[in-house]
Amino acid sequence: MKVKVLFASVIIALSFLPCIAQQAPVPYGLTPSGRQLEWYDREMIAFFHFGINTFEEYVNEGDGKASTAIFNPTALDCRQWMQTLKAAGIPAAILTAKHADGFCLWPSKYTDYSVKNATWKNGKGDVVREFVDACEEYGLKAGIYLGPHDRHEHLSPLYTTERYKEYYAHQLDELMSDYGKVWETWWDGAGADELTTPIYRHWYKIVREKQPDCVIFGTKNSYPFADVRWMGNEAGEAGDPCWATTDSIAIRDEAQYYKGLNEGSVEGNAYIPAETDVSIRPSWFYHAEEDSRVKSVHELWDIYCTSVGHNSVLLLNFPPDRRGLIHPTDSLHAALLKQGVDETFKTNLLAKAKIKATNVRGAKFGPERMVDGEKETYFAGKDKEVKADIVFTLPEKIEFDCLMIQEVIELGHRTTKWSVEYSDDGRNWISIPEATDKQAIGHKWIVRFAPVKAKQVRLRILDGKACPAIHTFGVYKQSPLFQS
Ligand code: IPT
Repeated sequence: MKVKVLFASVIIALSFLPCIAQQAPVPYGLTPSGRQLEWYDREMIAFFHFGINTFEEYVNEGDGKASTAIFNPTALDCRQWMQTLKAAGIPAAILTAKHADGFCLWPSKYTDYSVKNATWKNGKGDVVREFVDACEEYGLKAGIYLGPHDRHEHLSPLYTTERYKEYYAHQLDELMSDYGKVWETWWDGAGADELTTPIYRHWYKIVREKQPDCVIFGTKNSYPFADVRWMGNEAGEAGDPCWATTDSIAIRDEAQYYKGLNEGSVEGNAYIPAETDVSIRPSWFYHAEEDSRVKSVHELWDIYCTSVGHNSVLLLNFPPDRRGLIHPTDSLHAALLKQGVDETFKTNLLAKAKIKATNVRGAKFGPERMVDGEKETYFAGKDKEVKADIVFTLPEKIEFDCLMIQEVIELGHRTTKWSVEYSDDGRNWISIPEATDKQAIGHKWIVRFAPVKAKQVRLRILDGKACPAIHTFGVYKQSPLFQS
Protein backbone atom coordinates (compact mmCIF):
# COMPACT_ATOMS: atom_id res chain seq x y z
CA MET A 1 0.00 0.00 0.00
CA LYS A 2 2.70 2.44 1.04
CA VAL A 3 4.68 1.65 -2.08
CA LYS A 4 1.66 2.39 -4.25
CA VAL A 5 1.17 5.79 -2.62
CA LEU A 6 4.82 6.58 -3.08
CA PHE A 7 4.65 5.47 -6.72
CA ALA A 8 1.58 7.63 -7.34
CA SER A 9 3.23 10.70 -5.79
CA VAL A 10 6.34 10.22 -7.92
CA ILE A 11 4.16 10.08 -11.04
CA ILE A 12 2.32 13.23 -9.99
CA ALA A 13 5.57 15.01 -9.17
CA LEU A 14 7.09 14.01 -12.50
CA SER A 15 4.09 15.24 -14.45
CA PHE A 16 4.63 18.67 -12.88
CA LEU A 17 8.28 18.87 -13.90
CA PRO A 18 7.80 20.14 -17.46
CA CYS A 19 5.53 22.88 -16.06
CA ILE A 20 8.25 23.99 -13.68
CA ALA A 21 10.72 23.99 -16.54
CA GLN A 22 8.37 26.24 -18.52
CA GLN A 23 8.12 28.80 -15.77
CA ALA A 24 10.04 32.03 -16.18
CA PRO A 25 13.18 32.39 -14.08
CA VAL A 26 12.65 34.47 -10.96
CA PRO A 27 14.28 37.91 -10.98
CA TYR A 28 17.77 38.10 -9.52
CA GLY A 29 18.82 40.97 -7.25
CA LEU A 30 17.84 44.52 -8.06
CA THR A 31 15.46 45.14 -10.95
CA PRO A 32 14.25 48.25 -12.82
CA SER A 33 11.16 50.19 -11.77
CA GLY A 34 8.37 50.90 -14.26
CA ARG A 35 9.86 54.38 -14.81
CA GLN A 36 13.28 52.92 -15.57
CA LEU A 37 11.86 50.35 -17.99
CA GLU A 38 10.04 53.09 -19.89
CA TRP A 39 13.24 55.18 -19.93
CA TYR A 40 15.38 52.29 -21.26
CA ASP A 41 12.84 51.75 -23.98
CA ARG A 42 13.38 55.29 -25.33
CA GLU A 43 17.04 54.50 -26.14
CA MET A 44 17.57 58.10 -27.27
CA ILE A 45 16.40 61.44 -25.90
CA ALA A 46 17.07 64.89 -27.36
CA PHE A 47 18.44 67.70 -25.21
CA PHE A 48 17.72 71.30 -26.22
CA HIS A 49 20.08 73.88 -24.70
CA PHE A 50 18.45 77.16 -25.56
CA GLY A 51 18.29 80.43 -23.63
CA ILE A 52 19.92 83.77 -23.11
CA ASN A 53 23.38 82.28 -23.76
CA THR A 54 22.26 81.63 -27.34
CA PHE A 55 22.19 85.41 -27.86
CA GLU A 56 25.59 86.18 -26.35
CA GLU A 57 29.01 85.83 -27.93
CA TYR A 58 30.24 82.31 -27.31
CA VAL A 59 28.74 81.83 -23.86
CA ASN A 60 27.83 78.42 -22.46
CA GLU A 61 27.64 79.28 -18.78
CA GLY A 62 26.12 82.76 -18.49
CA ASP A 63 26.87 84.92 -15.45
CA GLY A 64 23.24 85.90 -14.87
CA LYS A 65 23.86 89.54 -15.84
CA ALA A 66 22.86 89.51 -19.51
CA SER A 67 19.91 91.77 -20.32
CA THR A 68 16.62 90.00 -20.90
CA ALA A 69 16.13 92.24 -23.95
CA ILE A 70 18.66 90.25 -25.98
CA PHE A 71 16.48 87.14 -25.97
CA ASN A 72 14.89 87.48 -29.36
CA PRO A 73 14.68 84.43 -31.61
CA THR A 74 13.55 85.60 -35.02
CA ALA A 75 11.77 82.46 -36.21
CA LEU A 76 11.33 80.15 -33.21
CA ASP A 77 9.50 77.01 -34.28
CA CYS A 78 9.51 74.08 -31.84
CA ARG A 79 7.65 72.03 -34.46
CA GLN A 80 10.78 72.18 -36.59
CA TRP A 81 12.75 70.72 -33.63
CA MET A 82 10.27 67.87 -33.41
CA GLN A 83 10.51 67.24 -37.16
CA THR A 84 14.23 66.73 -36.66
CA LEU A 85 13.56 64.26 -33.86
CA LYS A 86 10.93 62.39 -35.83
CA ALA A 87 13.35 61.91 -38.72
CA ALA A 88 16.00 60.79 -36.20
CA GLY A 89 13.64 58.32 -34.49
CA ILE A 90 14.07 60.06 -31.12
CA PRO A 91 10.94 59.69 -28.96
CA ALA A 92 11.60 62.15 -26.11
CA ALA A 93 13.11 65.59 -25.52
CA ILE A 94 14.31 67.76 -22.63
CA LEU A 95 14.39 71.57 -22.74
CA THR A 96 16.58 73.80 -20.55
CA ALA A 97 13.73 75.82 -19.04
CA LYS A 98 16.36 77.60 -16.92
CA HIS A 99 20.11 77.13 -17.25
CA ALA A 100 22.78 78.35 -14.79
CA ASP A 101 22.34 82.00 -15.91
CA GLY A 102 18.87 81.91 -14.28
CA PHE A 103 16.93 83.19 -17.31
CA CYS A 104 13.53 81.50 -17.47
CA LEU A 105 12.07 80.41 -20.79
CA TRP A 106 8.56 80.56 -19.30
CA PRO A 107 6.84 83.55 -17.65
CA SER A 108 7.43 82.44 -14.06
CA LYS A 109 5.48 84.37 -11.44
CA TYR A 110 8.51 84.37 -9.17
CA THR A 111 11.07 86.36 -11.17
CA ASP A 112 11.38 89.13 -13.74
CA TYR A 113 14.44 87.48 -15.24
CA SER A 114 12.45 85.68 -17.91
CA VAL A 115 10.76 85.79 -21.31
CA LYS A 116 8.32 88.30 -19.73
CA ASN A 117 10.97 90.96 -20.24
CA ALA A 118 12.39 89.74 -23.51
CA THR A 119 12.11 91.56 -26.81
CA TRP A 120 10.68 88.32 -28.24
CA LYS A 121 6.91 88.58 -28.73
CA ASN A 122 6.91 91.77 -26.65
CA GLY A 123 7.28 89.71 -23.51
CA LYS A 124 4.20 87.62 -24.26
CA GLY A 125 6.04 84.46 -25.31
CA ASP A 126 6.49 81.15 -23.49
CA VAL A 127 9.08 78.77 -24.96
CA VAL A 128 8.22 75.97 -22.52
CA ARG A 129 4.59 76.11 -23.65
CA GLU A 130 5.58 76.01 -27.33
CA PHE A 131 7.94 73.14 -26.59
CA VAL A 132 5.40 70.96 -24.74
CA ASP A 133 2.71 71.73 -27.33
CA ALA A 134 5.03 70.68 -30.16
CA CYS A 135 6.00 67.51 -28.25
CA GLU A 136 2.35 66.65 -27.91
CA GLU A 137 1.58 67.37 -31.55
CA TYR A 138 4.40 65.09 -32.70
CA GLY A 139 3.82 62.40 -30.08
CA LEU A 140 7.09 62.96 -28.21
CA LYS A 141 7.68 62.76 -24.47
CA ALA A 142 8.48 66.16 -22.96
CA GLY A 143 11.09 66.61 -20.25
CA ILE A 144 12.28 69.69 -18.36
CA TYR A 145 15.69 70.81 -17.14
CA LEU A 146 15.36 73.33 -14.34
CA GLY A 147 18.97 74.15 -13.45
CA PRO A 148 19.52 74.00 -9.68
CA HIS A 149 22.49 76.36 -9.90
CA ASP A 150 21.27 79.91 -10.58
CA ARG A 151 23.80 82.70 -10.98
CA HIS A 152 21.19 85.42 -11.42
CA GLU A 153 19.59 84.66 -8.05
CA HIS A 154 23.02 84.67 -6.41
CA LEU A 155 23.46 88.29 -7.53
CA SER A 156 20.72 89.42 -5.15
CA PRO A 157 22.07 90.88 -1.89
CA LEU A 158 19.18 89.12 -0.15
CA TYR A 159 20.21 85.69 -1.43
CA THR A 160 20.18 82.84 1.05
CA THR A 161 20.11 79.14 0.31
CA GLU A 162 16.89 78.84 2.31
CA ARG A 163 15.18 81.53 0.20
CA TYR A 164 16.47 79.91 -2.93
CA LYS A 165 15.07 76.57 -1.82
CA GLU A 166 11.58 78.10 -1.77
CA TYR A 167 12.13 80.07 -4.99
CA TYR A 168 13.17 76.93 -6.84
CA ALA A 169 10.32 74.93 -5.29
CA HIS A 170 7.79 77.47 -6.62
CA GLN A 171 9.30 77.31 -10.09
CA LEU A 172 9.38 73.53 -10.05
CA ASP A 173 5.75 73.57 -9.00
CA GLU A 174 4.84 75.82 -11.93
CA LEU A 175 6.61 73.56 -14.41
CA MET A 176 5.32 70.31 -12.94
CA SER A 177 1.73 71.61 -12.68
CA ASP A 178 1.04 73.80 -15.70
CA TYR A 179 2.66 72.06 -18.68
CA GLY A 180 1.03 68.65 -18.90
CA LYS A 181 2.86 65.40 -18.49
CA VAL A 182 6.60 65.70 -17.79
CA TRP A 183 8.57 62.53 -18.50
CA GLU A 184 11.96 63.54 -17.16
CA THR A 185 13.52 66.21 -15.01
CA TRP A 186 17.20 66.97 -14.86
CA TRP A 187 19.17 68.01 -11.81
CA ASP A 188 22.52 69.08 -13.18
CA GLY A 189 25.27 68.79 -10.57
CA ALA A 190 27.37 71.59 -12.08
CA GLY A 191 27.95 74.45 -9.62
CA ALA A 192 25.28 73.13 -7.25
CA ASP A 193 27.29 71.81 -4.29
CA GLU A 194 25.70 74.16 -1.74
CA LEU A 195 22.34 72.50 -2.44
CA THR A 196 22.13 69.71 0.10
CA THR A 197 20.27 66.42 0.01
CA PRO A 198 17.52 67.72 2.38
CA ILE A 199 16.91 70.56 -0.08
CA TYR A 200 16.59 68.11 -2.94
CA ARG A 201 14.24 66.01 -0.78
CA HIS A 202 11.94 69.02 -0.57
CA TRP A 203 12.00 69.44 -4.35
CA TYR A 204 11.76 65.71 -4.95
CA LYS A 205 8.41 65.58 -3.16
CA ILE A 206 7.03 68.13 -5.62
CA VAL A 207 8.14 66.10 -8.62
CA ARG A 208 6.79 62.86 -7.22
CA GLU A 209 3.47 64.33 -6.16
CA LYS A 210 2.78 66.14 -9.43
CA GLN A 211 4.44 63.77 -11.89
CA PRO A 212 4.56 60.17 -10.62
CA ASP A 213 5.98 58.84 -13.90
CA CYS A 214 8.68 61.49 -14.26
CA VAL A 215 12.19 60.05 -14.47
CA ILE A 216 14.64 61.99 -12.30
CA PHE A 217 18.21 62.50 -13.47
CA GLY A 218 20.12 62.99 -10.24
CA THR A 219 23.77 63.44 -9.36
CA LYS A 220 25.86 64.36 -6.29
CA ASN A 221 23.48 65.62 -3.57
CA SER A 222 20.34 64.72 -5.51
CA TYR A 223 21.58 61.17 -6.09
CA PRO A 224 19.35 59.58 -3.42
CA PHE A 225 16.33 60.55 -5.54
CA ALA A 226 17.75 59.56 -8.91
CA ASP A 227 16.07 57.14 -11.29
CA VAL A 228 19.04 57.55 -13.61
CA ARG A 229 22.63 58.60 -12.95
CA TRP A 230 25.20 60.71 -14.75
CA MET A 231 27.61 58.38 -16.54
CA GLY A 232 30.76 60.34 -15.68
CA ASN A 233 31.79 62.25 -18.83
CA GLU A 234 30.29 64.41 -21.55
CA ALA A 235 32.03 62.59 -24.41
CA GLY A 236 29.38 59.93 -24.97
CA GLU A 237 31.48 57.08 -23.57
CA ALA A 238 29.66 54.94 -21.05
CA GLY A 239 31.90 52.38 -19.35
CA ASP A 240 32.74 48.83 -20.34
CA PRO A 241 31.22 47.30 -18.29
CA CYS A 242 28.34 49.63 -17.52
CA TRP A 243 26.17 48.06 -14.84
CA ALA A 244 22.76 49.51 -14.04
CA THR A 245 23.59 48.78 -10.40
CA THR A 246 25.85 51.16 -8.48
CA ASP A 247 27.24 51.78 -5.04
CA SER A 248 26.61 55.04 -3.25
CA ILE A 249 28.62 57.77 -4.93
CA ALA A 250 30.28 59.59 -2.03
CA ILE A 251 33.16 61.56 -3.55
CA ARG A 252 36.04 60.19 -1.49
CA ASP A 253 38.42 59.79 -4.35
CA GLU A 254 37.93 61.55 -7.71
CA ALA A 255 39.11 58.66 -9.88
CA GLN A 256 36.87 56.18 -8.04
CA TYR A 257 33.96 58.60 -8.30
CA TYR A 258 34.15 58.88 -12.09
CA LYS A 259 34.81 55.17 -12.54
CA GLY A 260 31.82 54.37 -10.32
CA LEU A 261 29.54 56.54 -12.44
CA ASN A 262 30.98 55.28 -15.69
CA GLU A 263 30.95 51.56 -14.96
CA GLY A 264 28.49 51.12 -12.10
CA SER A 265 29.14 48.15 -9.88
CA VAL A 266 28.16 44.52 -10.39
CA GLU A 267 27.43 44.17 -6.68
CA GLY A 268 25.96 47.67 -6.34
CA ASN A 269 23.27 48.33 -3.77
CA ALA A 270 21.03 50.53 -5.95
CA TYR A 271 19.57 50.18 -9.45
CA ILE A 272 20.35 53.53 -11.11
CA PRO A 273 21.27 53.10 -14.79
CA ALA A 274 23.53 55.56 -16.60
CA GLU A 275 22.31 58.33 -18.91
CA THR A 276 24.81 59.56 -21.50
CA ASP A 277 24.59 63.34 -22.11
CA VAL A 278 26.63 64.66 -25.02
CA SER A 279 26.26 67.48 -27.52
CA ILE A 280 26.13 67.00 -31.28
CA ARG A 281 28.43 70.06 -31.39
CA PRO A 282 31.49 70.95 -29.29
CA SER A 283 29.36 73.27 -27.08
CA TRP A 284 26.05 72.84 -25.29
CA PHE A 285 24.68 76.14 -26.69
CA TYR A 286 24.59 77.20 -30.33
CA HIS A 287 27.51 79.12 -31.83
CA ALA A 288 27.62 79.78 -35.56
CA GLU A 289 31.38 79.19 -35.59
CA GLU A 290 30.68 75.54 -34.76
CA ASP A 291 28.49 74.94 -37.83
CA SER A 292 31.39 73.10 -39.44
CA ARG A 293 32.09 71.06 -36.31
CA VAL A 294 28.84 69.13 -35.99
CA LYS A 295 29.69 65.53 -35.11
CA SER A 296 29.89 63.37 -38.22
CA VAL A 297 27.58 60.42 -38.79
CA HIS A 298 30.50 58.12 -38.01
CA GLU A 299 31.19 59.93 -34.71
CA LEU A 300 27.49 59.70 -33.81
CA TRP A 301 27.58 55.96 -34.54
CA ASP A 302 30.60 55.61 -32.22
CA ILE A 303 28.64 57.42 -29.54
CA TYR A 304 25.54 55.33 -30.16
CA CYS A 305 27.60 52.17 -29.68
CA THR A 306 29.19 53.39 -26.43
CA SER A 307 25.89 54.63 -24.98
CA VAL A 308 22.84 52.72 -26.25
CA GLY A 309 25.24 49.84 -26.93
CA HIS A 310 26.68 50.08 -23.41
CA ASN A 311 23.46 49.55 -21.47
CA SER A 312 22.79 53.30 -21.30
CA VAL A 313 20.37 55.80 -22.85
CA LEU A 314 21.74 58.53 -25.12
CA LEU A 315 20.73 62.12 -24.31
CA LEU A 316 21.90 63.93 -27.45
CA ASN A 317 21.98 67.73 -27.43
CA PHE A 318 20.72 69.78 -30.40
CA PRO A 319 21.23 73.47 -29.66
CA PRO A 320 18.71 75.70 -31.47
CA ASP A 321 20.25 78.77 -33.13
CA ARG A 322 19.41 82.48 -32.82
CA ARG A 323 16.48 82.05 -35.12
CA GLY A 324 15.17 79.37 -32.75
CA LEU A 325 15.71 76.57 -35.26
CA ILE A 326 17.88 73.46 -35.43
CA HIS A 327 20.66 73.90 -37.95
CA PRO A 328 20.19 71.67 -41.05
CA THR A 329 23.55 69.91 -40.58
CA ASP A 330 22.52 68.73 -37.10
CA SER A 331 19.17 67.49 -38.44
CA LEU A 332 20.80 65.71 -41.36
CA HIS A 333 23.43 63.91 -39.29
CA ALA A 334 20.83 62.75 -36.77
CA ALA A 335 18.58 61.43 -39.55
CA LEU A 336 21.51 59.60 -41.16
CA LEU A 337 22.39 58.03 -37.82
CA LYS A 338 18.89 56.61 -37.62
CA GLN A 339 19.05 55.38 -41.21
CA GLY A 340 22.38 53.66 -40.53
CA VAL A 341 21.16 52.09 -37.28
CA ASP A 342 18.02 50.80 -39.00
CA GLU A 343 20.03 49.39 -41.89
CA THR A 344 22.57 47.75 -39.59
CA PHE A 345 20.08 45.98 -37.36
CA LYS A 346 17.46 45.20 -40.00
CA THR A 347 18.88 41.76 -40.72
CA ASN A 348 20.09 39.50 -37.96
CA LEU A 349 22.38 37.21 -39.94
CA LEU A 350 21.73 34.41 -37.44
CA ALA A 351 17.97 34.41 -38.01
CA LYS A 352 18.11 31.40 -40.33
CA ALA A 353 20.72 29.42 -38.44
CA LYS A 354 20.35 25.95 -36.95
CA ILE A 355 20.84 26.41 -33.23
CA LYS A 356 22.15 24.08 -30.55
CA ALA A 357 22.48 25.06 -26.93
CA THR A 358 23.47 23.68 -23.57
CA ASN A 359 21.42 24.61 -20.51
CA VAL A 360 17.99 25.09 -22.06
CA ARG A 361 15.23 25.71 -19.55
CA GLY A 362 12.51 24.26 -21.80
CA ALA A 363 10.96 24.65 -25.22
CA LYS A 364 9.33 27.92 -24.31
CA PHE A 365 12.79 29.33 -23.53
CA GLY A 366 14.72 27.70 -26.37
CA PRO A 367 17.75 29.47 -27.93
CA GLU A 368 15.82 30.26 -31.15
CA ARG A 369 13.93 32.83 -29.05
CA MET A 370 17.02 35.04 -29.23
CA VAL A 371 16.69 35.48 -32.99
CA ASP A 372 12.91 35.54 -33.44
CA GLY A 373 12.64 39.35 -33.29
CA GLU A 374 9.73 39.05 -30.84
CA LYS A 375 9.38 41.47 -27.95
CA GLU A 376 8.29 39.02 -25.29
CA THR A 377 10.27 35.83 -25.91
CA TYR A 378 13.75 34.96 -24.67
CA PHE A 379 16.23 32.19 -24.09
CA ALA A 380 16.69 31.06 -20.49
CA GLY A 381 18.81 28.50 -18.71
CA LYS A 382 17.90 26.20 -15.86
CA ASP A 383 17.83 27.54 -12.33
CA LYS A 384 21.30 27.68 -10.77
CA GLU A 385 23.04 26.84 -14.06
CA VAL A 386 24.73 30.09 -14.96
CA LYS A 387 26.68 28.94 -18.03
CA ALA A 388 25.49 28.13 -21.53
CA ASP A 389 27.01 27.58 -24.97
CA ILE A 390 24.88 28.43 -27.96
CA VAL A 391 26.10 27.41 -31.41
CA PHE A 392 24.56 28.92 -34.55
CA THR A 393 25.23 27.05 -37.79
CA LEU A 394 24.53 28.76 -41.11
CA PRO A 395 23.98 27.05 -44.46
CA GLU A 396 26.53 29.42 -46.04
CA LYS A 397 29.37 31.58 -44.80
CA ILE A 398 28.25 34.98 -43.60
CA GLU A 399 30.26 38.17 -43.15
CA PHE A 400 29.68 40.34 -40.10
CA ASP A 401 31.44 43.11 -38.17
CA CYS A 402 29.08 43.83 -35.31
CA LEU A 403 27.06 42.01 -32.67
CA MET A 404 24.21 42.95 -30.41
CA ILE A 405 22.93 41.21 -27.30
CA GLN A 406 20.13 42.05 -24.86
CA GLU A 407 19.32 40.64 -21.45
CA VAL A 408 15.81 40.46 -19.99
CA ILE A 409 16.35 43.47 -17.74
CA GLU A 410 13.15 42.86 -15.78
CA LEU A 411 14.96 39.81 -14.36
CA GLY A 412 18.00 41.80 -13.16
CA HIS A 413 21.65 41.66 -14.20
CA ARG A 414 22.34 37.92 -14.43
CA THR A 415 25.22 37.18 -16.81
CA THR A 416 28.60 38.60 -15.75
CA LYS A 417 30.97 37.08 -18.32
CA TRP A 418 30.41 36.20 -21.96
CA SER A 419 32.33 35.80 -25.21
CA VAL A 420 31.63 35.29 -28.88
CA GLU A 421 33.66 33.04 -31.19
CA TYR A 422 33.39 31.76 -34.75
CA SER A 423 34.36 28.66 -36.68
CA ASP A 424 34.07 26.94 -40.03
CA ASP A 425 34.06 23.36 -38.84
CA GLY A 426 32.56 23.48 -35.34
CA ARG A 427 35.83 22.23 -33.82
CA ASN A 428 38.32 25.05 -34.15
CA TRP A 429 36.91 28.16 -32.58
CA ILE A 430 38.45 31.58 -33.13
CA SER A 431 37.81 34.29 -30.61
CA ILE A 432 36.91 37.86 -31.47
CA PRO A 433 39.22 39.93 -29.23
CA GLU A 434 36.69 42.78 -28.83
CA ALA A 435 34.04 40.23 -27.83
CA THR A 436 36.06 38.16 -25.36
CA ASP A 437 35.36 38.07 -21.63
CA LYS A 438 32.77 40.81 -21.80
CA GLN A 439 30.97 41.54 -18.53
CA ALA A 440 27.66 43.46 -18.39
CA ILE A 441 24.83 42.98 -20.87
CA GLY A 442 21.72 44.72 -19.55
CA HIS A 443 19.32 46.45 -21.92
CA LYS A 444 21.60 46.38 -24.98
CA TRP A 445 25.26 45.67 -25.63
CA ILE A 446 26.89 46.29 -29.01
CA VAL A 447 30.40 45.25 -30.05
CA ARG A 448 32.11 46.16 -33.33
CA PHE A 449 35.16 44.49 -34.84
CA ALA A 450 36.99 43.90 -38.13
CA PRO A 451 34.82 41.92 -40.59
CA VAL A 452 34.70 38.17 -39.98
CA LYS A 453 33.56 35.40 -42.36
CA ALA A 454 32.23 32.21 -40.81
CA LYS A 455 29.68 29.42 -41.02
CA GLN A 456 29.34 29.09 -37.29
CA VAL A 457 29.04 31.51 -34.41
CA ARG A 458 29.17 30.55 -30.74
CA LEU A 459 27.85 32.64 -27.89
CA ARG A 460 29.43 31.53 -24.64
CA ILE A 461 27.78 32.53 -21.39
CA LEU A 462 30.74 31.94 -19.10
CA ASP A 463 29.61 33.16 -15.71
CA GLY A 464 26.73 34.81 -13.93
CA LYS A 465 24.78 35.29 -10.77
CA ALA A 466 21.73 33.39 -12.01
CA CYS A 467 20.75 31.38 -15.08
CA PRO A 468 21.03 33.37 -18.31
CA ALA A 469 17.95 35.17 -19.66
CA ILE A 470 18.86 36.53 -23.10
CA HIS A 471 16.28 38.39 -25.10
CA THR A 472 18.26 38.94 -28.31
CA PHE A 473 21.54 37.89 -29.82
CA GLY A 474 22.55 38.74 -33.35
CA VAL A 475 25.45 39.44 -35.68
CA TYR A 476 25.20 42.14 -38.31
CA LYS A 477 26.97 44.00 -41.07
CA GLN A 478 27.37 47.71 -40.31
CA SER A 479 25.66 50.09 -42.71
CA PRO A 480 27.90 51.66 -45.41
CA LEU A 481 26.80 55.00 -43.94
CA PHE A 482 29.09 54.27 -40.99
CA GLN A 483 32.23 53.57 -43.00
CA SER A 484 34.66 56.36 -42.21
C1 IPT B 1 28.97 67.77 -14.44
C2 IPT B 1 28.46 67.64 -13.06
O1 IPT B 1 29.54 67.60 -12.15
C3 IPT B 1 27.68 66.35 -12.97
O2 IPT B 1 27.14 66.21 -11.69
C4 IPT B 1 26.59 66.29 -14.04
O3 IPT B 1 25.58 67.20 -13.74
C5 IPT B 1 27.22 66.60 -15.38
O4 IPT B 1 27.91 67.81 -15.36
C6 IPT B 1 26.20 66.66 -16.50
O5 IPT B 1 26.87 66.63 -17.71
S1 IPT B 1 29.90 69.23 -14.62
C7 IPT B 1 30.50 69.15 -16.28
C8 IPT B 1 31.27 70.40 -16.53
C9 IPT B 1 31.32 67.93 -16.53
